[in-house]
Amino acid sequence: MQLLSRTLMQLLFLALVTLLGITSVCSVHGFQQFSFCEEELRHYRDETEQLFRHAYNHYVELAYPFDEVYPIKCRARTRNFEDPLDHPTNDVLGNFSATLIDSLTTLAVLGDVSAFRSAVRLVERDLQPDFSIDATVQVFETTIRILGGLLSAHLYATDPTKKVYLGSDYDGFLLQRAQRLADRLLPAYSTRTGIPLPRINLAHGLRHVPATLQQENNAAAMACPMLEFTMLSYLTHDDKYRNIARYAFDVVWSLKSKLDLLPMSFSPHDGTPFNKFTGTGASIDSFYEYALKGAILFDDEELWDTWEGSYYALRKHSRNDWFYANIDVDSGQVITPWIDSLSAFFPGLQVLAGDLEDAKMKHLMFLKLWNTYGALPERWEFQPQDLTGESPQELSCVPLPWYPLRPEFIESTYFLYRATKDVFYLKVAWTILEDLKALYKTPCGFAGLQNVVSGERQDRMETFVLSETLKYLYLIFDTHNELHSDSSNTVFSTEAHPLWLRASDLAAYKSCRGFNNSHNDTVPVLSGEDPKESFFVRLLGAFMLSAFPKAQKGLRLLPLNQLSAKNGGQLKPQSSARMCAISPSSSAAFLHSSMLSEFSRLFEIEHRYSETLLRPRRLFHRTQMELNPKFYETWSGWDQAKLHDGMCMCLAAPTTESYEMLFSEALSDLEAPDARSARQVPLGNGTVMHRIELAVLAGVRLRIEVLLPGALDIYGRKIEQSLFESISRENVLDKNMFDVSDTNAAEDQDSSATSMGPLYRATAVDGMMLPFDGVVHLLKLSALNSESVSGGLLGYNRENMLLIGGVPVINLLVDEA
Ligand code: DMJ
Repeated sequence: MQLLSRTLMQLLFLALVTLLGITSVCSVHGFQQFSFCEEELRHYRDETEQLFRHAYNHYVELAYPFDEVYPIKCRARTRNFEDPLDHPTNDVLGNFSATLIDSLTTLAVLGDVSAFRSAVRLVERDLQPDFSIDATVQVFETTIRILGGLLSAHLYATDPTKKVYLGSDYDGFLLQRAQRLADRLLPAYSTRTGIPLPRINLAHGLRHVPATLQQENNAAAMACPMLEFTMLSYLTHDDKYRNIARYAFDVVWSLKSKLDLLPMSFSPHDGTPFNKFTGTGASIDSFYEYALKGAILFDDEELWDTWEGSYYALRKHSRNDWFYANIDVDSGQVITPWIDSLSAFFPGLQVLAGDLEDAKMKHLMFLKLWNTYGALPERWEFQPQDLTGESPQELSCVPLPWYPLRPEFIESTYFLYRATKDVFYLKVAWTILEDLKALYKTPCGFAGLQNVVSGERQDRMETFVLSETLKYLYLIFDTHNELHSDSSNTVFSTEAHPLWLRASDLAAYKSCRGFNNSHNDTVPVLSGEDPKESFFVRLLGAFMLSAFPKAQKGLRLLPLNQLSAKNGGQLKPQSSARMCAISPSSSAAFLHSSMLSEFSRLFEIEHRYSETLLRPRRLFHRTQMELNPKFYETWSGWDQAKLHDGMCMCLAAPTTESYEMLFSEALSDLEAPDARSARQVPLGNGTVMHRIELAVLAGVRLRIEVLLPGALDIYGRKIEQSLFESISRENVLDKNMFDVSDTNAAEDQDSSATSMGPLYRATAVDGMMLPFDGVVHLLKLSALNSESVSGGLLGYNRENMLLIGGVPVINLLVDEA
């Protein structure tokens, strides 16, 4: 009986833990660190709040009404009034109290009604009501920081369900200011293309902006004001903001390549791309973000299609195991060997899109970077480059070595914690909190690093430190925040300002909407232009891009080892040693972090990128955050049942080589494919069938693993010789199409079996990873016969396995149509 009730109690406890997503190891007085009980979380939340107040109060006392405070010098940081052409300084400092406005919604998230009210009063009292400020600023930055800050603060101030609701004390002036500011920014859209120029002078429009500063704009900046401008239209019922910014968004997306990949930078004057590469980081990041968030916020199917199309293309061409690489928009080939700190936001966006598993993988890469540097370097190289150069190797791995306390890594951590409730992410947040206190706190705020290797500081606190970095950190620990229990489809803007669309606002908008062109009477337009021929009239007849780059013909094979050598690549095989650094604890805890105990690739990154993940001397004493002994002991949950061959469950590094293959149209007589025709069909028995019509193989991207007997494959299994004996070798046309003789894969192989030649296995189709026993069925193309097609490149054998260059692909089966 006693045993039964104890078991029942344990079950109840377990249910409670599962329900809450946290455990409760708090003692009556205080907490045991890394229990992550309610009390401990409250403690970290309060510490984060104190950090925010430390920086915010110093700004208000020492620097307000200017834009920023120097966190070390402890005085106002202003735009460069002497040199209006100093755009690196001036782009985000419009002399409009930027830190105050960007911080409004953090005060709202803290639920501090008195501080929020005081800050709103400062805006009312001091901010130039019509924004006629002689300051040339970036349109995008001003939109996300200032316009977005005002809009979101207005939503908080007018929503009776929010703690900082201002009721009758507030007359809506934040929205009016936002509208005045938008009116000042709109002339930037007066281009032939309808996509905005990067900069504008708030008082004088475009007249005072030198042409040299207007030649190039990036994809994110050209497309993204769409979200804030659309929100503004919903709230003011004036449709022009939405129409103009949305038109630009759609034009930007129309500039994508034939592979649905959008270059990062263009001429806003004629839409010519300035470069031909893309990725998920700087210059393009918020484009994806606003396609998805716009779809959610405005229930907009076209934006959803844009998100789906752009994300599909990224997954297909740019996805690597641990990050999204920068690739050429026409060939899909990796062209730069680095990733940047801004791309750390992407796992958070993937969570929002429901792609949790890939989000965890990509987030882990940034976690390992944080382990290495206590920061995210602005740019980190995953392939060693400058080995003969002058600079020490640890410096050459970070060609852009600064870290200005950007929020992206903590932002993704927030989304992953909300989605998984895995304490693993609380540990990440705790580590960042400790680092903020120990490495970044200064007398008057927080200073980032000029160099993550040397530790040299930057006397700068960008407004996003208060608007985003500390807000996301606070929200991780504040599990009961009102944002976490509302059902209004709230999204965070790219500057972390919460935006939501109330049913009442939507209804009012629908009944009152109209296109109001009145601001053109007061706002300066382009010099020499006739204001009556307003730019939106011209927009309606604006250009559409017609000339796409010509498709390359034929099947291209992209050997990943060559990419590694030349362009930075993927899947570089390492030694076959097991990668787990931990010996199992004898204590069997039943509470565990799923990332620690079920994810079998937790320590792979260190091995794969050991040549460029180089911890700076100043941080030699640091331990990996996930291996902090106390945390690991508590949450790894190791017990005998979880041990595998006497070792913990970490995958061994593969010794196989992998290739990417992109089939192009020359292989098919038929129409170019719909890239999305490759669909997963679950068969219900654990296997997944990928059905692709061979007739539309053109456009399909395959990742092929080269199998040799005795090698360890990417699934952590030894490749048995029996596999080779069982497969028919008919129709072998060119066994040596891939030269595998010089790869590391040969090291462990059984030499007698190697003479049989390799087999291939597809491990990903269009970026979708295949499970170990995943099989892809191809419908037989009429031209495909047991001989070959396309100059002997493709065929199939007696077991209906596709032959590529005569080598059977064991899991690509050719079916009768
Ligand atoms: C912020 O201003 C925004 O997050 C923007 O989208 C990207 N850059 C900074 C933070 O790094």
